[in-house]
Amino acid sequence: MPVELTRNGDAAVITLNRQEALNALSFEIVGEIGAAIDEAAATDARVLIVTGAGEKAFCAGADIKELREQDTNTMRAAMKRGQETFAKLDTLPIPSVALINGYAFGGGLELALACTFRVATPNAKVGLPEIKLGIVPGYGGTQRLPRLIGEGRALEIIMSGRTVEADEAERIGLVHKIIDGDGMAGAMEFAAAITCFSLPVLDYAREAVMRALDNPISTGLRVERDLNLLAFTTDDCREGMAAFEGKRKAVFKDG
Ligand code: CO8
Repeated sequence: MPVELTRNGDAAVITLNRQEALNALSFEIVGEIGAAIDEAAATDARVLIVTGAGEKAFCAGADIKELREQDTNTMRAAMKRGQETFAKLDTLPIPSVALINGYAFGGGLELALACTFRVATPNAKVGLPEIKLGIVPGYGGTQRLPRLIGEGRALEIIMSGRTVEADEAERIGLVHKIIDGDGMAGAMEFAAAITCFSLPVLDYAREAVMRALDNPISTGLRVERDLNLLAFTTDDCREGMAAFEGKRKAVFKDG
């Protein structure tokens, strides 16, 4: 199976497994990623980790050999499908972590950018090299990269098509952390520091931050108030405040 959905403790894990093509995204694989995200959403997993099989690549991007054969109409429809597939991660009720374990180029980096968080192994190399093929990123890269690292840096990376090494990616905020040692264990540890809190309240926090980037601040502040009031109605809020008062660790129940 080129896309595998497995379980590792609290985590649902999507693994792209097409190693002979460095886990490149055929249209079929994009469809399978969408199905795997939907399937993961229906489980009781507390986090989704997305990674690539093998030690060389997270994902080398869209399948260039397949792209070459397409006409404009097919490309238009495929881009829309790809964007909608990756956008499923925006509304997934659990956070997602891309474990970038090698090359993440083009659509591969765009998949990682759509995840809530990104961690990388030291051999990771990332970039949006589409310009070298005479196209621009089409699975969300032109929109998510500037939101993440700022317009100037995003323009330079997209318009030069250059490769960004792991240490630079961490320095500019493109990845949150470089994992030394076992990548999956590191990704799980990174996730555990977040998923120990209330899932619905984490979701409100993520939504508020995402809305900050799409709205004038007056609207964003309104959204923040509304979402915080929703958080305030949860049992987990009562538990968190009682635990503070009782000088004990809160036990959240995701409600
Ligand atoms: N598509 C198809 N096959 C690929 C891809 C790819 N993106 N990347 C690697 N492969 C294949 C190679 O062709 C090769 O296969 P074969 O052995 O049959 O020739 C195999 O994987 C191994 O690759 P290399 O021998 O090239 O491995 P290296 O370690 O020498 O190089 C690189 C690794 C640097 C990652 C190199 O393979 C490379 O540059 N790949 C292309 C990276 C790229 O340009 N990615 C962007 C693609 S475009 C894109 O993602 C657009 C997304 C939005 C479009 C929306 C359209 C609907």
